[in-house]
Amino acid sequence: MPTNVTPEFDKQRLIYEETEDIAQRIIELEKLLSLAPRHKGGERMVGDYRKKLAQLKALLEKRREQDKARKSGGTEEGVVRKEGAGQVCLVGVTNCGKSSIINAVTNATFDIGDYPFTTPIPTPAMLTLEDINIQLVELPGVFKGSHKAGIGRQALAVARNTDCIAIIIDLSQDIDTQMNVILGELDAARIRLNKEKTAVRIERVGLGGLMIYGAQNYQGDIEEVMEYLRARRVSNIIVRFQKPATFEQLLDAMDASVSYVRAMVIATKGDSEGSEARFKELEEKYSTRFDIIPISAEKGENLDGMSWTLYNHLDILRVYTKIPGQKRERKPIVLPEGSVVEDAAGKVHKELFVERFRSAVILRENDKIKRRVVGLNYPLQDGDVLQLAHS
Ligand SMILES: Nc1nc2c(ncn2[C@@H]2O[C@H](COP(=O)(O)OP(=O)(O)OP(=O)(O)O)[C@@H](O)[C@H]2O)c(=O)[nH]1
Ligand SMILES: [Mg+2]
Repeated sequence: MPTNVTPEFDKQRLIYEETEDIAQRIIELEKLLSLAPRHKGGERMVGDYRKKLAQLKALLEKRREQDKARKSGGTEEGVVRKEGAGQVCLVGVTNCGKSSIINAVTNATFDIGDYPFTTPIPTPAMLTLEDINIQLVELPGVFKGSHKAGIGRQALAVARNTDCIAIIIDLSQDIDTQMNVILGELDAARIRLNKEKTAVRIERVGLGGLMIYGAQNYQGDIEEVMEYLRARRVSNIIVRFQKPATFEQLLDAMDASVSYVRAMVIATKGDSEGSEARFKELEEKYSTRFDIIPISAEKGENLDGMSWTLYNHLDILRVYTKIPGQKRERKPIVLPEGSVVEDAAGKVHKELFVERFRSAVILRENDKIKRRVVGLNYPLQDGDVLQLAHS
């Protein structure tokens, strides 16, 4: 124990040590530090307490984040921690063949059964595709009304925050019945599929009444928008129709609880009787809204094609850094599509890179121009090899 501490310090130390609640512990520790001796012999002790304070603050932050996640995603049981370069949720009616797909493309061994709800809670597995991992999450089968409560609601909460929804359609059963339930439940959970999030932008402003920009993009009579906003007594708002948009899209944009998710359809059990006709019907009805991939999990047909289509729906790209004279890194940096050199640099060097940036070289083996010297704003492509030089 260090000598030369005041009685106040000793008293406060006892209080601090006996406090259990983290938030309160932080307050007590801050008080303790303010009472700490200033002389040289106390430096180390003060340093240790400061470190402890930083740890406590980090812990508190983490707890708060976990609480938030729990509140928005249901109970702990239904929450799936995101892992890998992207997450895909498999959504379909029970028994449609979700687990069979996951078992066919991952190391997972989910239970498969011809009875309903074999998979009762959201369950993740990892799909390895070349050099990246994609997390596949099987959600329990949806049914009419499943968004309203319980595990069905939790499952849809996972789907709200996912990177891509794969709608699984069983080609041995009626298409419309399945689609109506699945699309109905997702819609009721305020999940919009493949919709343009940026078509309508809403800005709440302090003053200024009602303003509409880009009215020519509105598909309908702009008067009805004015009327609607007035009727709802919405004021001090700017509505921007940035792209062609409908009244429904305006309503969604005004509703902060709506989530926009990329989606595709996997049509499975392609080996079953009558599957060809049903697949044709599916294409006729839904191919304008979704990419549709036919597979058979049981026969192992078109699973590679399915996996790469999932990858494409994550809207990500892979970049490999390289030191001149050496082989490129084996593991890619994964970035959102549309990223530029600076984004990749930011991931490698974290801070100060832009100030110290000297040059970047992109190597594209399969391109006509195999080597190009580029700037920080140069757009990246999937598979780019990147050499960065800084001072
Ligand atoms: N013919 C055929 N049958 C399949 C295929 N995939 C799955 N099945 C069968 O469909 C039934 C349900 O398969 P699961 O993979 O358990 O379906 P699930 O969607 O995970 O079902 P739950 O978790 O219970 O909602 C099982 O009897 C499987 O054998 C397939 O590609 N072809
Ligand atoms: Mg299952």
